[in-house]
Amino acid sequence: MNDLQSVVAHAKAAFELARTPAELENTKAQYLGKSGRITEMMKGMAALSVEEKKTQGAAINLAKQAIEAALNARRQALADAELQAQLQAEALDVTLPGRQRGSGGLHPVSLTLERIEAIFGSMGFEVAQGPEIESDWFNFTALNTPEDHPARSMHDTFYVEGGTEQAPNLLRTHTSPMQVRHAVQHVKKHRMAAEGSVPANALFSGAMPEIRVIAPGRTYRVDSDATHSPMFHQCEGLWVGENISFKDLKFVLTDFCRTLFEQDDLVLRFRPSFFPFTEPSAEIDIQFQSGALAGRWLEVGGSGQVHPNVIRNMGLDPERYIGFAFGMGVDRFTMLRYGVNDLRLFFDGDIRFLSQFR
Ligand code: 2NL
Repeated sequence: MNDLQSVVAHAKAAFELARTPAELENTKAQYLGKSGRITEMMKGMAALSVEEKKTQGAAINLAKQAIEAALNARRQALADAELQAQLQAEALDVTLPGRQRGSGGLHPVSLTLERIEAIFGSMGFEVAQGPEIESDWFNFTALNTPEDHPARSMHDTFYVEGGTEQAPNLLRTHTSPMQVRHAVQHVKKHRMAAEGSVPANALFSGAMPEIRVIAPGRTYRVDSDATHSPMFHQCEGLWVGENISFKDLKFVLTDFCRTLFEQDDLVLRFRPSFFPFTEPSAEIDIQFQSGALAGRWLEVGGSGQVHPNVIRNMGLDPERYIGFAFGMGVDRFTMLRYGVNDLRLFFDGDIRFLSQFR
């Protein structure tokens, strides 16, 4: 191999060793640059004869062209490799499944409310819904709650703007005011139909269809720990007619609880208690016969025969009309239904918790 051939061979080998375009351009300078091998050889021709210049010049030019061709080939190869690497890095796997639209679901408390409404609906109860900001009259006075009752204190109830100085409006502490509203409307409607007018203060002692209603919804009390939330859900029920007794109350609630929990052997206990709006009154306890909670008494609500003063505030004559009422904690029922031990989980809005009920 002559000198020129060996320079070309070295250049080709050196170009192959370059890993980046910058490295390649540096290597190029060693052959084709100002003081590169080829340039030096050109300069070395000065001393040659005209004849020798011709042949040597042509040979150097061929070698230079061969080096340039190798350089360009290597440039192209490096550019191709760079493009390939970039495509690889940005590659999309089109075989991956697409992102699905997340499907929502009802809140566990809403699921329980739906079930409660369906069960009472099958027993002929209407569903009454109304304001969460209530007047003092509907929330307390109409329900026979005395002026000095603790529930009326600033510590126990959220008062809001509106109403009067002595009787400010408030966030309802139970859903019973809605049942009073419903009862008053019910009595007015049937009284208009029967008598053509509704006198201001006289109580109704004529005939009318029974009042059978539940009032589910949000209620508010100043209370907050693992088993109390300042906002919670209640479902109250009311059945008023001419012949409604405590045995009807016991039957309705027993049937309701057994249907809700789907346990025919569920046992209920009516424990004597006190509420201003009922007399007599009873706490409702349930006892599962099987499962993790078997044998334990669990309090789920309160109940009683509607107090004659409350019957009067509905516009009815308590000598003719009598009934029962009850109130249940819906969040409590939901905890028992699903085995949840901290009430606050329902209101934290954590999707990992809530999506389990979808
Ligand atoms: C409880 C207690 C109760 C009532 C609610 C009621 C409603 C009217 C008239 C009379 Cl319109 N009473 N509701 C009666 C007894 C108990 O709730 O522990 N609730 C979670």
